[in-house]
Amino acid sequence: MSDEGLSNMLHEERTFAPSEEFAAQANGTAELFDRAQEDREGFWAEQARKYVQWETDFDQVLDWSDAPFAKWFVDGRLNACVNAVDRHVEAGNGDRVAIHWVGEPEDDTRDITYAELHEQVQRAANALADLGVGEGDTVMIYLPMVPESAIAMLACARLGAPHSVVFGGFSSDALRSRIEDADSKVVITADGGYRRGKPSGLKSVVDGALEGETPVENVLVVQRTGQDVEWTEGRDRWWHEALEAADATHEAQAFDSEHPLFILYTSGTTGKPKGIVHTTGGYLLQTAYTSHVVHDIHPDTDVYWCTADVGWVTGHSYIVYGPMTLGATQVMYEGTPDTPHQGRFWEIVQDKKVTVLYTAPTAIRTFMKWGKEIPEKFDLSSLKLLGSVGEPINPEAWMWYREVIGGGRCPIVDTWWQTETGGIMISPIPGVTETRPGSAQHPIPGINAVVVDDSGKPVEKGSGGYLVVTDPWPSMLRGIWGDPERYKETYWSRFEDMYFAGDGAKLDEDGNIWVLGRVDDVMNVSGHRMSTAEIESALVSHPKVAEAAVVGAADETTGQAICAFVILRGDATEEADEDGEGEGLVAELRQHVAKEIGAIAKPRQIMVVPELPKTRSGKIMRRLLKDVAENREVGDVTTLADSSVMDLITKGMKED
Ligand code: 6R9
Repeated sequence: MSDEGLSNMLHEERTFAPSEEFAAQANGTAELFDRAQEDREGFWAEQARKYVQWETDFDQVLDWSDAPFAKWFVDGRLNACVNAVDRHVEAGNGDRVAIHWVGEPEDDTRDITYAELHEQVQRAANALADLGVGEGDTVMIYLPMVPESAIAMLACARLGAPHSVVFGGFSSDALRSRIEDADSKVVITADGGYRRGKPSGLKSVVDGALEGETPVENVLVVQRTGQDVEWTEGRDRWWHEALEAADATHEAQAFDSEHPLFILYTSGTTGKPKGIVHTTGGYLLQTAYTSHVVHDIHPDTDVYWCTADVGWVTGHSYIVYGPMTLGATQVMYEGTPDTPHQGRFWEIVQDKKVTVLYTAPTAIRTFMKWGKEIPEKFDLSSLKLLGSVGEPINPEAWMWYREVIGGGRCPIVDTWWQTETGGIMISPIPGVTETRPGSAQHPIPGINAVVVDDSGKPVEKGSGGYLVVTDPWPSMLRGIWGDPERYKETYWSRFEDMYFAGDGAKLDEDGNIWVLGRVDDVMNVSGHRMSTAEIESALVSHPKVAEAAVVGAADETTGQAICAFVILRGDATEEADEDGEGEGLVAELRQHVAKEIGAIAKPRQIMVVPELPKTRSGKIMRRLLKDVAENREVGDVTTLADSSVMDLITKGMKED
């Protein structure tokens, strides 16, 4: 963010006190803060017994003796699927709708009650067990936004088989490396899914990922679009046939509180994605607790809708585990916000009478661009609370969200958290906190997080620094799959005894936290985490590329956009010259990145340059490239080994 943008934000002084009406019905209370402050572990023990059903109660709240490797709710035993499904049926709420599913094609909808979900997860667990899946076996899930994605995840949880969900926008190569890293025997996918009115293939991507040697023995295929798929006899099975053939009842077993629930790969600062590991008890507790006090879900009256994809952590925590552990009713939508028209989201809010909406700033900015006339055509009066996640929300978008979508009546919760934190960490508590546009404000009760300077000391009000979490928390990552050293080094070595989130932040004069974005080489594009190193390594794997540097440039809608600078190999340079502007080559490189990682990683811009700016020690100075990508005057070049390089690059840009 530019310095000017930052100072504007920090002078934001508008506040919005909760209405009496909202506060009167809110789940969150001021007392929660006091209780957590007075006895943090006691507080978490109380929440753990309130939100989670334990088969065996725990003996100890937290074991931090082997820090930074935490154990929460030691010796407690539970089953995550029983918590999210069975117990609601047992409590007599089997008829309650769990998922109002809305397909992208209009009128393609399905309502699934908790009782139906119960039957489906039992059949799916039996079908997976028939394929030899048991406790500790990883299962890869590569599905569109259909109810089967939640069913598949919960069925894995039921068996104690950690799932590893990969977002449907990733390529065969990306899927293959995740399958290998997690050593999965089974993949659950679909023939395809609907995206912008067209069926897109998923099974074909899985087929590509399994070519050659693979640990995968079986593929379960959900039939969604009915498109033609290739079939490998003996390996592939239709999901619906496997479930039909399976027993309708499955007795769930309890697992240790620290049993791994899932792995979720996320981009880090190196080229290799990290498999973030989450375990059962603490994760389930924190996602359910935050769904209750931050999203203010009242399971018997609210209709909740989180617009994320289950392939990201937001979908894991706030579509599947959090809301379902509470027994909530929610909307799940398959498609994009503009299919078949730009009012689709608001039509869904109106039709399903959504009360709580959780979405991303990039979506809000897109809706702003489309104009308020679109949402104004729909009845949004059912809404009572609005949430935001994924990236900083600028005050202007926050105000638009409040006024146009929330009718000036709904509190907004700007929730900061990460794949690694598992659940919400910093957010207003609606009904308690006076909200301030653009700021995530304060850690929630039970969480201790501060902004520190370079030496790890908390900063004064009005200053900036790094966001750290000072104490372990229940839903914290337990490590990186297969790489304990990398876990310690990435998160726990920058500051002593503190978790370093990788985000920069500021404290305003009132002590509110403003999260500003990544301070490492991770970009945030439409709320999706992308690593510069990963895209650079995809680019240099192309035979025509000698070197590449990638930066995230500020973008009005997507937050950041991927901009790549590449140096070509000798003969390719001539070819690009013949090709005029090198357009053919640029298209080829963008396509190559899509193949290596996925369409979501395609650079918005690729600039062919003669040199890259480097320090004397050979480090690429991305700061200078960012200046170019954002059309700014290039900053200080004195640490460059060759200061004329920037002239060459900017000259080339101007000629374009
Ligand atoms: C949940 C999720 C995490 C990164 C995080 C930060 C950014 C998320 C934010 C936010 C400012 C918020 N981020 N929420 N920045 N305000 N409310 O998005 O997880 O995909 O792992 O991304 O997203 O930079 O470090 P993940």
